[in-house]
Amino acid sequence: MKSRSERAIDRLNINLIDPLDKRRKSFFVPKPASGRRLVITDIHGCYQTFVKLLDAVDLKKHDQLFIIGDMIDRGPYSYLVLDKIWQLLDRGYQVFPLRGNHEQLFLNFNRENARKLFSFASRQYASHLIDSDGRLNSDVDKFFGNLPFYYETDIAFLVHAGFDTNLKNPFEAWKDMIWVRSFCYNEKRLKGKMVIHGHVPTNYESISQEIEEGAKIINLDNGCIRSRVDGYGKLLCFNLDTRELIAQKNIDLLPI
Ligand SMILES: [Mn+2]
Repeated sequence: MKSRSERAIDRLNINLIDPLDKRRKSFFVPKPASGRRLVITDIHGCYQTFVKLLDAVDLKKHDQLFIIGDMIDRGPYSYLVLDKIWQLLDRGYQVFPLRGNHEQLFLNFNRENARKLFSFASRQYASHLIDSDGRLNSDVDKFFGNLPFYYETDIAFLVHAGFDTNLKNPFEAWKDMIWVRSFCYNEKRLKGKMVIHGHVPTNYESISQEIEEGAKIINLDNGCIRSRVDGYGKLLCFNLDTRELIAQKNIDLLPI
């Protein structure tokens, strides 16, 4: 029998099959017939905050939920965050997770050496993702390996970090999509669409200002794990169509 994560990967791949071209995985996600399009980023192991935000949003099966990378590390409950995402996919929710640099680092270290993997995982409060044989949990490994680097919709690109818009084809530069820390908007290369990303913790006021001003590039990472810094420490959910922002303050990290 397949595990929950394997069923989640199956669902993910079904969601990604372009009905017009069954040979390739399409990164284009059509607008849902009804329901909202919601985006969350940089959950970073903050499971309770994530669940509370989903409750506040009242996620329904006809909604699309994009989770745009760095689901794990730093916060205490990396595995629970992943398991929640698998559970949602398995129950038929339309979840579209993306790969962030933290998911990629785990894949890389797991292929390099066990000592590096373990020391990285420990530093990230995620050693529970490592099995007793010293390897990354195989469900987690398979899931990360199946994550795309970006999605495209009719109005926006969703990506963990951004795009190198100096390149002729920014959509093939995988590393930039998870590591870039700033980039310029390019109308032609980005087809006039918005770019929604995370990766660099940003002050809440700057984020809401970008949204209000109709900026083409919107960073949704409010540094959920920086729960003790003014202007930071919220997990955000952005509605792609109404541009509404719902914020949940971090409840995973106890005050000292
Ligand atoms: Mn990141």
